[in-house]
Amino acid sequence: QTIAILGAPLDLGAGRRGVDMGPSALRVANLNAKLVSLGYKVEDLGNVFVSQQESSRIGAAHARYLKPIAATCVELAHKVERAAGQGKFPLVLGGDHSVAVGTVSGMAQHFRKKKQKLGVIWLDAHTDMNTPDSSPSGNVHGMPLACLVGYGPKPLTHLYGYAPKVDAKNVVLVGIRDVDLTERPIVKQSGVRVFTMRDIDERGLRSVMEEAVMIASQGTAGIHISLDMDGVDPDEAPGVGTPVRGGFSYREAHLAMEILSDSHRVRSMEVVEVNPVLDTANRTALLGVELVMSAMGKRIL
Ligand code: DIR
Ligand code: MN
Ligand code: MN
Ligand code: MN
Repeated sequence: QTIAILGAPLDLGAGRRGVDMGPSALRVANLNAKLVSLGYKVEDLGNVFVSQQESSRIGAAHARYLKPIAATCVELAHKVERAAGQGKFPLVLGGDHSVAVGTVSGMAQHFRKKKQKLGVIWLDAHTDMNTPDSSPSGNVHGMPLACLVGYGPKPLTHLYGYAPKVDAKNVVLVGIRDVDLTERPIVKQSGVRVFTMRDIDERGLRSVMEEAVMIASQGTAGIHISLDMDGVDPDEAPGVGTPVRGGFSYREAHLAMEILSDSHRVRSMEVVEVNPVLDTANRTALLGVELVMSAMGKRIL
């Protein structure tokens, strides 16, 4: 199969600068050649356009840089949709997590044309379900999942003219340990399934991931993996803008990807929030590449 790589060097949705270098850091960590070594054909489609922060309008304080973020997501969605339509596996490199609005919208539209649905597994320390009204920061990277299940600013919820892009009953969050007080009612009301770090501690990652795959597969044609590198413990992934202690261990992160790969349900993936400015010697990007390899079928034996 062919993997279509798309960089989305977006830092307008994050509170700290530097995630725009994420796609470059992942490529420098040898992503493309490693995927080729797994037997894939790899087409790097380059980066989508992102307007420079210095020359962008912030706009409303409760959804900073909404307009330029939406413009990037539209371009990304169309490129993801086209790649999927050509039978390729879209792999998106972030950028802050706002890029998920583009990736997931593109995949959802691809399936919608065939009257099929998409499931989403979102690995993150955060639930990313703020709206402009609930968000304490005004940073759009704390809002993309809410947008995809239909809550939020219209330029993000209604890409392609309809909402929601995914049915909340096919959305699973894994690794959660930091949810804003004002965000909690939205998470609960939405109907998405949340597996917190406590669930992983109590049940074990294997049981949680198997249930996650079942939920995301129920009535869908495939699953999208949205991997926020801050889901991994900051000891392993220090190069992220909003680190939270107590995340996936190195082995848990790999096991999650291996179980997803075994499911044969994954149709697209994104790796987001790699911030080289905050990293040590590109560790977080190197780990991101390792995790992509596990998700794409790398095996120990
Ligand atoms: C916080 C942080 N909940 C916010 N969110 C992050 O700004 O809305 N998501 N960092 O990845
Ligand atoms: Mn996130
Ligand atoms: Mn996060
Ligand atoms: Mn984030």
